[in-house]
Amino acid sequence: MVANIISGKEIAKSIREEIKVKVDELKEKGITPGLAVVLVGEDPASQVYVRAKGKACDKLGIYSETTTLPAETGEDELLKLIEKLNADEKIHGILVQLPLPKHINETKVLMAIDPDKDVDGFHPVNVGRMLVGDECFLPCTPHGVQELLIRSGNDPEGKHVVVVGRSNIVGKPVAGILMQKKDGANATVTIAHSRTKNLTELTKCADIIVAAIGKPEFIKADMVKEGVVIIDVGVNQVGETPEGKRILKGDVDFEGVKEKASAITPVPGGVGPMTITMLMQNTVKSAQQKLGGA
Ligand code: L34
Repeated sequence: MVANIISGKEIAKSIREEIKVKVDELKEKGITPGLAVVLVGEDPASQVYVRAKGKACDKLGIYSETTTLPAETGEDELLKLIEKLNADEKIHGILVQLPLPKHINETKVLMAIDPDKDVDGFHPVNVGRMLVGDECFLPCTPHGVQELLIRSGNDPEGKHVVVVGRSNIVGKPVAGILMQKKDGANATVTIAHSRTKNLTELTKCADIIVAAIGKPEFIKADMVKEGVVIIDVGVNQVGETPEGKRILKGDVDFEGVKEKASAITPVPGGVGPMTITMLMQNTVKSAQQKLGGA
């Protein structure tokens, strides 16, 4: 079997068209959705992602402002900025790009964000709501994974999904979302991680694998069954072209695995563009909620 390539780029494009309609509707009602992005330090990958977020806002007519702070910024200063953004009427979504420098307490920072503006869905209140199945902002990458599955005709209902990775950003929440008793979910989910024994035994019986390990080409063809659906969340930089362009590899050995899988996402052009699109969606949702509540 040779896999269908699931283009995150194309699916993201069609969702962005849907979002654009909503932005225009809000604007007619006098509200421009607004996103504040905060980047501390100079991590090159973070810079790429933050720039892409600003650009996506521009394209959709969403107001955005990016604050870039030096790596030495104190926690207090960051918390003050968040307080200011919490109170800012123009801003419907606040995102603090992770990872933060070591001297800053990540949990403290995420907890300072108003849960009603937490478009990343990282605040413990939103994490809790998500797990309970209540209305909330779903975290962008996990929600993007779910949308990719649904829109590529691979509804996870009743399927065995093996999530490899247990991070708070991807592994844990993607498992929480896909196991919900809801349309587009209803999966049987197994979470595997670095301490899992006999990983291959698990991945071999997966109908769907969500790879979020952070190791380039970790999942090989001999670890998967024929016909598996692969969502590759990894974005590992493995080098640079002579022109200084990032060379990226996913967590899955694409060339090998695509010969066995029924469908697979590429890197780049898979989950990445979906993460940004779901962020746009949450920002618009936040603006709509404000309108509804006002
Ligand atoms: N607060 N921190 C917060 N929210 C997030 O949602 C993120 N994440 C992850 C890292 N830290 C975060 C992102 O934005 C990962 N992430 C992200 C966003 C976009 C892309 C990849 C990861 C993306 O656009 N990837 C492109 C390739 C771009 C490149 O690296 O050259 C792709 O096609 O995969």
